Amino acid sequence: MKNLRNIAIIAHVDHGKTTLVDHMLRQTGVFRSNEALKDCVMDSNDLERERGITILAKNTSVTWRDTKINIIDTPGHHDFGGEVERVLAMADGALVLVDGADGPMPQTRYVLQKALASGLELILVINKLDRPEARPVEVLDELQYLLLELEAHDRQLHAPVVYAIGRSGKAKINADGEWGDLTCLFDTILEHVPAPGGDENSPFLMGVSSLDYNDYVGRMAIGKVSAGKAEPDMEVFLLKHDGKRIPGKIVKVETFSNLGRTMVPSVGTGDICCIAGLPDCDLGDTISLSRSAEPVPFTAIDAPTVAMNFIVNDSPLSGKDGEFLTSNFLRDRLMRETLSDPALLVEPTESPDSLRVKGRGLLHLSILIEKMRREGFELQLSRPEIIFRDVDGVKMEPMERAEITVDAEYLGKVMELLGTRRGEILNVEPRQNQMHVLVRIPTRALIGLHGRILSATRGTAVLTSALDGFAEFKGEIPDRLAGVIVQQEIGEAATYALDNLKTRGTFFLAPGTPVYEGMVVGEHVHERDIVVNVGRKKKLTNMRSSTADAMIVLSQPKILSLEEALEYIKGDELVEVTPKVIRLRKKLLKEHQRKRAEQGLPARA
Ligand SMILES: Nc1nc2c(ncn2[C@@H]2O[C@H](COP(=O)(O)OP(=O)(O)OP(=O)(O)O)[C@@H](O)[C@H]2O)c(=O)[nH]1
Ligand SMILES: [Mg+2]
Repeated sequence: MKNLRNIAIIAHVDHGKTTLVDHMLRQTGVFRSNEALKDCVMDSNDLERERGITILAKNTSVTWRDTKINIIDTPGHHDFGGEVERVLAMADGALVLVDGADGPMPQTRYVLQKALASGLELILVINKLDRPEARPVEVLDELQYLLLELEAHDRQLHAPVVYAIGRSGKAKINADGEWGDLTCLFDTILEHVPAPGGDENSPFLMGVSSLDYNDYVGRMAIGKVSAGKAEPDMEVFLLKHDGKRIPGKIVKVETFSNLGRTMVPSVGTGDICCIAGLPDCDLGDTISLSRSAEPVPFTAIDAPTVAMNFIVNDSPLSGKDGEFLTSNFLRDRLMRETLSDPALLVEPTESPDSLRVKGRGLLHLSILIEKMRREGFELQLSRPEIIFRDVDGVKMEPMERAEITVDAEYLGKVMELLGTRRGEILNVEPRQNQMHVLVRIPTRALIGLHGRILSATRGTAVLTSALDGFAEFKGEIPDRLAGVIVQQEIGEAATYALDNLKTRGTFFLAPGTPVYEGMVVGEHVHERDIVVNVGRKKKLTNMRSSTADAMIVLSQPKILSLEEALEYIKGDELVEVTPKVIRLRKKLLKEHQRKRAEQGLPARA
């Protein structure tokens, strides 16, 4: 179809993709002029809105000069890189957005690599030029240098450039020109991104790039029609990876328009659509009119790098908040998630109550855990571990390319942290009154590093990273040094006890919090663990001491977020998650069990 374009918007996290899409929608009249506009309308799920990041890639479309432009907004956070990889197959071109002050960042490089590998036509957008620190000339240089380094082909190297202030919906083609609306961006898309190819007269063929689900029709397939057209009631085949051919019938065809989907009588070659009626479809399948058609190639996506066990909650306080507790619920929920998220793997372990879940980073897994909590699940998580690979007998580990921007006065501390964690410094240079450090570092070392860098720099440093291949195992990396404070018996944290114990360390809970034997209630000032009773109350002998008790002012407890808790725990500890609370615990709740385990003795009943 000539009057059709398919573009993906790709960038590092926060460089302004979803905001730009807002204005593309507004300027093509998607909203009525009197309609209240929210920012980042495409970030439609709760967690996206709360965190201000895109998690799932999403489709929409606008019409410009009688041409339909399908737009795929993608997430920029590196844990959701799998989303970007799988949706690029639907695009023929990519808007490569770069923050005009920050310049290309680790994830810019990652998504650009993927776009180049897919052979997409590129349009470079130097964005956020309202920022006082913006440096468009240098940033463009850096981006073009990056393209050279990544061996872009000629057309990609000479990709057109659009300058933009996405947040105000402004753009221009000449760096020194006047700002206008997004007309020049739309026109550049029409001019430079080719209309999708494919033979309209061949039998219908479509690769499944994305899935959706609803209770009425079950699973739905989303993809770009690569030949022919799809219509309701058409008899088709699902071509599976393993060679199976499953006959089925298309029930409904929808295309993406504005903020929703519209049912259509037919969808033609090159368009992106959603097909209902084939509940057995999986990512990477091909839907075809002919049983013997050649399946649409599916690019395998990068393997997971982090693993954690998802365990049935067996803590003494389990079942108080949640609705879904059993291993069956846990397994079914996780299997359902793998259907729409190809970057997630779920494997059995020796225990029926524990599943090994593998993903692309801590945030990838913690977002899933957060979703499950909200749905009413209770579960426990083991410490996140990096997945090693064996290549010809050599132990290899995933690496990241990380960039840290830090005030000069803290540079020494940061370099020290990177050094002890096996970071290989690639470059250090001043950038806008700060220092900019480029380092290649094991993914393993990044777990917990962010928090340490923040505390070493009083919260001022910025760290970002993206996956950067594998390297030979770099050797041990120091673990958490501090020991923990472990609770002795079931009860409730009491002000009196917390006050008495305050010199022992930092507590993770406030008075009144239910506690149990073996629960981790704080961080010890020393390296070894200690067992205390935070539930101990003062014996009330007379009125005066009870008023004195009320006068005690405790320092604020350190309440750990889910991600902080996961980064914090050691191998012999778990994070317990319910819809209401996050607790830390020892795997072995009784002190004598832990002692035996430390001495390498078998557990006693
Ligand atoms: N100064 C300035 N800020 C902008 C501009 N465009 C977006 N922002 C801000 O940048 C932040 C991130 O914007 P988003 O549109 O969510 O970025 P994104 O690239 O979609 O982020 P992810 O999807 O999470 O990767 C928000 O606070 C925006 O308000 C711009 O043109 N100028
Ligand atoms: Mg976004």
